Amino acid sequence: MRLNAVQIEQFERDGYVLADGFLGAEEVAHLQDCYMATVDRLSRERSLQNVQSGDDDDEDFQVFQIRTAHLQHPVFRMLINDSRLLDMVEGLLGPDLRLIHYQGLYKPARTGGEVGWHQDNHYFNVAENRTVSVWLALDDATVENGCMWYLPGQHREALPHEQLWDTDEKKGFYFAIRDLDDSTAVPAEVKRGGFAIHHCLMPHRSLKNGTDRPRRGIAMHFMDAKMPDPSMLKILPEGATPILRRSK
Ligand SMILES: O=C(O)CCC(=O)C(=O)O
Repeated sequence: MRLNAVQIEQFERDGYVLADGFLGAEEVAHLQDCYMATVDRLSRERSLQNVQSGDDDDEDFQVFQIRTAHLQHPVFRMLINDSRLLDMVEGLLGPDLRLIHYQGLYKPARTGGEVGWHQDNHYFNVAENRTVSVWLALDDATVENGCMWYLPGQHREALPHEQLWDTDEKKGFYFAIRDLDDSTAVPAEVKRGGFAIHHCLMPHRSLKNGTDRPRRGIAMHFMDAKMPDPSMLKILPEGATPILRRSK
């Protein structure tokens, strides 16, 4: 699947683009099964991270993370190599593509927590901001169950982030933009099987899941493979950032 000219123009102007119908119902159902099997296994192995960043007690609210998803289940490895997906990303980043981060982000019904405002490239540090994120919905993502929010057009500069927690106490998500004027924020509601793609300088956040249904998403972050290795790679496990496409 390739983004059309209108979608690319919207991405450049607003910093994001949404689209429904990327995956069919059967593909979504299969991914949901594999996703929950992976969550259950990581939970049994006590390696399921909770990256929720709200002020509430961590025990009460969760954003569970399937970290380096392609190393956790073959279905995620297949997804990241899917030519429909890579064609789409190639339209924004060019023909040399490398995976830089890959995570399932699962907000359970009623106890799904928040992810604070941040820009992805604050974490990745890829030169020239040559990264793009694709957030794929495995459930209809709505305001009520904790969809993402964006600030249209505010993807032009890197903003300062503050560390939220002592990294010894919490692993995972620990930087956020404080005191951001979010009065122009818009929700990125996406149907299951659809996606939201955002520029790596697009500030984004997500709120709690107050519904009786889960909100399961998969965030796939790509960089231009021609860029030098960013510092983030040093903390990732072996095999976490494969080259997915190379130009001739
Ligand atoms: O899934 C979410 O709620 C947050 C995702 C996110 O922050 C990201 O993909 O960078």
